[in-house]
Amino acid sequence: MKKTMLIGRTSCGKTTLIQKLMNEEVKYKKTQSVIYKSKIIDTPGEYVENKMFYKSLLVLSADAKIIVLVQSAVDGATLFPPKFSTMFSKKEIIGVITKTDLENASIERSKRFLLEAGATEVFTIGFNDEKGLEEIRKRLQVDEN
Ligand SMILES: Nc1nc2c(ncn2[C@@H]2O[C@H](COP(=O)(O)OP(=O)(O)O)[C@@H](O)[C@H]2O)c(=O)[nH]1
Ligand SMILES: [Mg+2]
Repeated sequence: MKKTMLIGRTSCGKTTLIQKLMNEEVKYKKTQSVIYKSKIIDTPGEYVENKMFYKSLLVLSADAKIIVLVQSAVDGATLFPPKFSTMFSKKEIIGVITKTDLENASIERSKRFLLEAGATEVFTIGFNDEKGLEEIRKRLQVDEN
């Protein structure tokens, strides 16, 4: 798997996505600190919610090849500023839209946020969305070394 870092606001679904990618039992636990899981760096939502922490994101990203910007489909706003991606140089920046299963989900709106932030590709995931999960696994090369 390619070294991957996930960034997104609190509760947007980062940890759940990681649990799915790793075929772990999905259970809720608030991410209080940066968590390293073999090839994945899970970051606390606070790191993107407060510009003061942008520096920490930058330092952490040194280790990653791919940066995943995570946006919930039910979130009417985004914390990613336009061209957020330019903060990271020489990284692959992709977007993942979560919670597409929920009633008030808007994939279109979320996609716009992610593209404006500088994601070059956008994937989607929801509960019981095996197809979406498989596409993300492929992109991150989860099953390869
Ligand atoms: N309906 C739905 N709920 C989700 C999805 N992904 C995450 N959640 C829920 O959103 C909440 C926060 O998820 P979590 O992964 O902890 O968010 P994080 O703070 O970004 O790590 C939990 O209650 C999850 O069960 C999804 O695709 N669909
Ligand atoms: Mg978390």
